Amino acid sequence: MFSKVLIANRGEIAIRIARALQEMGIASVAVYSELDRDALHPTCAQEAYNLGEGPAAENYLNIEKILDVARRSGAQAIHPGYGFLAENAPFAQACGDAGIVFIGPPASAIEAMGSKTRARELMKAAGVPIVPGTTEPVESVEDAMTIATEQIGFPVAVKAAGGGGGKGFRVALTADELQSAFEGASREGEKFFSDPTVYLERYLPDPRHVEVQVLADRHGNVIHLGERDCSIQRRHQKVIEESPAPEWIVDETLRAKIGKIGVEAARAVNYVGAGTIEGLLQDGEYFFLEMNTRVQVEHCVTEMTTGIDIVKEGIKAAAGEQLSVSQADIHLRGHAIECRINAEDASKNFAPAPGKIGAYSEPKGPGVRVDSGVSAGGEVSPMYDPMVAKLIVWDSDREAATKRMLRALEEYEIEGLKTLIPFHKALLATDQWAKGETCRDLLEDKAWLKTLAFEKPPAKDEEDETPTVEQSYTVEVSGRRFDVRVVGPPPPAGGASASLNGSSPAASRAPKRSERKPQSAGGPDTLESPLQGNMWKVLVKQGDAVTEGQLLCIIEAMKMENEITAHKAGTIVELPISEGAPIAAGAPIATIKSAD
Ligand code: MV4
Repeated sequence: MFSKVLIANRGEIAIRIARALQEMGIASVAVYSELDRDALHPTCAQEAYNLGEGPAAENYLNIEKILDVARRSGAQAIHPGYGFLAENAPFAQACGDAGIVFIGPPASAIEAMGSKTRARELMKAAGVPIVPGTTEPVESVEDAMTIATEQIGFPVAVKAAGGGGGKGFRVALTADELQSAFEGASREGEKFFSDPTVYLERYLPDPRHVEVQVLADRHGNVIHLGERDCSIQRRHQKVIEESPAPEWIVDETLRAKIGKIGVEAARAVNYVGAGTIEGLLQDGEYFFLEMNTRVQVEHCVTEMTTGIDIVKEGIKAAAGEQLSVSQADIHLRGHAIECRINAEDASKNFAPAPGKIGAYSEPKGPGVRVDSGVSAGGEVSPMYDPMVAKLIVWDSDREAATKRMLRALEEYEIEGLKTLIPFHKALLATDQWAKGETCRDLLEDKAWLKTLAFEKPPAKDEEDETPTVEQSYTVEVSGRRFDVRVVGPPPPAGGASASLNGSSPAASRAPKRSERKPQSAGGPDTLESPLQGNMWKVLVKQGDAVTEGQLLCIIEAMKMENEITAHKAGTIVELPISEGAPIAAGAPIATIKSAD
């Protein structure tokens, strides 16, 4: 077994991994960015190394810097957690080349599952059921039309081959919509994954998102730990997860069938470690969607129902040990639910709500687990994922677990930040949750979830894949305030009011819009990026005259499109930005000279 392991991550997952290492008697090495100097995770390891300033590309994503720390500290292995370098095949390869063990699958498995068309082809060959559609890239709109009309039928899903998790995913309800869906998915694939390749799937009208946790070692043992149901999502982001699925959805027979599919999928790519097969369940039929070749955010609900430590098993497998359990040892017990505690304001279209945490107190008591990355007095940076903690509860059945979660959410105190706690309380109190309803209807999120989040459901004829109205929020960078607009569905008319079951806890907190002071023409000329992300669209050019508040560009960050507007009126004299390029927080966007 390893004696020292480097944790190439931050926040709650870095702490989760450090805990597993400590219990295994393995020394841990943390890394942190300058922004995370005072964060919690560096204090949870035996050693911590500063990776320097700048955006994640310069620290948490910098392969050379991470490998250098591994060498200097004498770590024999690297755990990537999730996000950052977790599904980066060249990184897994580089670790191997440097004689350091990557705690995860072989680079070849990451690569195979990274291309969604390749993955579909491999799964089909292995006898794993995939959503009906193409396994080859579709070259043109004309080809797409022929395949959709003659083989698949409408509605059809157009997905980017480099995608996953909903990026580059469009739906064409009819032949009329195919061209724009094809072009949209291809454009998004090019922008986000440098790959315009798309493929087609039959669009399932109301499926459930059901995934299987698998574990594999280097000795040919592959087992599954049952399913997780993650059918409640918002704009492809999971909000709440449970294990097992509601009992009237997945019974023992179906569980065994789904589990077998997961095991076969993992075997087909010679998988090692902890992984997840994501799939769609429609009318009792299960279809492979994609495989996540990493430990997932929601692994905890499976740990609660199986008693297996998924992180430890992954470390053992990477060290060449056998899994500590066989399939016959796996027995699901009770029901677990996880709520993602994001620093987001549900009443403002889930806008990121970073800031300084005041008082902080986590729920306790029977069946409650909190995996968090923050503490009292800590700061939530707008530069990183807004998920600050996960609240997981276990109880004998789904109904009891729901009550326990409501109790725990009530106990949870986080001052100074808006979080999803009120949203989760409202959600878990609905009939829809009790009945295990999904949140996705043909094309759009179902109205009940929107109502809950105080978003007005769009009128039928204005439904569109591209959201229409913006919301604004303010972020502070280097002591300066910036107004950022987030594109999304319209807010409710006349402020927050709607709730489903009378008064929901979230409704009682009227959202207070941050006061926005218009900046005077005499203010600073240069507008800096309020956040780190990717330049998605640039709508102006050098020399343009702009008005205050005019849309300049759109930055994709934290999976949201953030509209950046002119901070004052004038002429653009400098515009050091280009579409598709990454942009750091604080980097100049435009210099605007006032007319006077
Ligand atoms: C689909 C689908 C319907 N048909 N694919 C893709 C990424 C993941 N976040 C969910 N995705 C979907 N892929 C086909 N061919 C519907 C979804 C979907 C979804 C599925 C189950 C439960 C909630 C969902 C929310 C959004 C999208």
